[in-house]
Amino acid sequence: MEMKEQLTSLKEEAMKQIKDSHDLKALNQVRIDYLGKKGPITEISKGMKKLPSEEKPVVGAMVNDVRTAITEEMDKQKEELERQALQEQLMSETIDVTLPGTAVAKGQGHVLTQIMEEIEDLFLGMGYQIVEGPEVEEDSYNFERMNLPKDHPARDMQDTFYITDDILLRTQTSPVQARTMDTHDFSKGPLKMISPGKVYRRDNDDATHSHQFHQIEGLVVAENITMADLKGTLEVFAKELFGADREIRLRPSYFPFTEPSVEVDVSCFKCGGKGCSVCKHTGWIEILGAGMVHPNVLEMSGIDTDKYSGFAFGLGPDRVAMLKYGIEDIRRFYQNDIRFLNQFKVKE
Ligand code: 2NL
Repeated sequence: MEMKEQLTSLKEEAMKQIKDSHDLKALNQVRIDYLGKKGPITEISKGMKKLPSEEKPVVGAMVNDVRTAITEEMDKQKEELERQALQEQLMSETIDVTLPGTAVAKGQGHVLTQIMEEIEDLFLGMGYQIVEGPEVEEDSYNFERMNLPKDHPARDMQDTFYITDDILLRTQTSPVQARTMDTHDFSKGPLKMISPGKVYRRDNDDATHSHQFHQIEGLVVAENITMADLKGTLEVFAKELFGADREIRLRPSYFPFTEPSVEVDVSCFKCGGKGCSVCKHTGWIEILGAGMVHPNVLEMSGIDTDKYSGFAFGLGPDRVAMLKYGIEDIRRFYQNDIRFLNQFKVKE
C-alpha cells in the first residue's frame, strides 16, 4: 500500500514540476529526474520483486499509468513551450508595413538630353527615323558631300578640329544624313530622318560659344517635296515645342548645302510677339536654319534630281534650352554643377 501512495505523490510532484518548466532544458531535466535510469520510477519497478505476487500486477499497472501520465504531460508541455517560442519569434520578427519607406534620391536626364528627347519624340510622331553616327568623320562626308569642296571659302579650316588631313571632328551632323541618303531605298518610300548628336568647333569657349555643342538636323527626300512642306513641318514643330499660339516666318539666307536657304524665326514665346528682352524687342526669335537640299548634295548620293527633291533644317538644342530657361552662359551645360542640373527636374 505504501508503494501506491508513493506513486501517487510522485505523479503529483512530477506534474507540478512539468508545469513549472519554462524551457525545454528544464523539461528535459524533469524527464531525467523522474523517468531516468536512476529515477524513482525505475527504483520502484526494481523494488516490485519483493512484493507479494497478488500485488505485483496492481502496482505494475500503476507504475505504467504513472509513467504514461508523466510522458503525456511532458509531451503536452513540450508542445506548449514550442508554440510559445514560435509566437515570440513571430512577434520579434513582425514588421510594420505601414511605416513610411526610405526616400530614394531620384535623378533626371541632363537638361539638354531632355530637350533633345522632346524634339526626337515630336519628329518620331511625324514618322521620321532617328539616325546617329560617328563624331570622328571623314573630311569628304563633313564638307565635300555638303557642297563644300576643298578650296571653298565658306569652309573655314581655322574653325575645325582636324585629326589628320582628311579625318576631323564633325562640325555638323549632316555626314550622318549623307550616309543615310547613300543607302536609302527610295522604292520603299520617302526618306524622313533626324540626326541628333554632338558637334565640334575650334572656338574659344565663352558665354555664347562652346567647342562642343549639339545639333539636330532634319532631312526629307521624296518626290514633289517643296518649300511648302518645309514651312508646314517647321510650323508644326514650333507650335509643339513653344506653344500652340506660335507662328513662324522665313527670311532668305545662304548655306552652301541648300538652295534656296532660309533662316526661321518663331514668334516670341515670352511676350507673344509684342517685344521683350528675350526677343530683343523684335517679337521674333531665330531658332533654325533650313532650305531645299542643294541638287549637288542629292546627286553626290546618287539621287535623281529630276525625280526627287528634299528639304533640310538644322537647329541647336543648346540655344533652344538657353532660350526656354533663360540660361545666359552655354558653359553651364558642360560644367555639370549639380545645383544647376537639379533645377531641371522631370515632371512626374
Ligand atoms: C545652320 C542650320 C542647316 C542643313 C542644316 C542639311 C543637311 C543635308 C542637306 C542639306 Cl544632308 N542640308 N542640313 C540645312 C540647312 C541648315 O543647319 O544654321 N547651319 C549652319
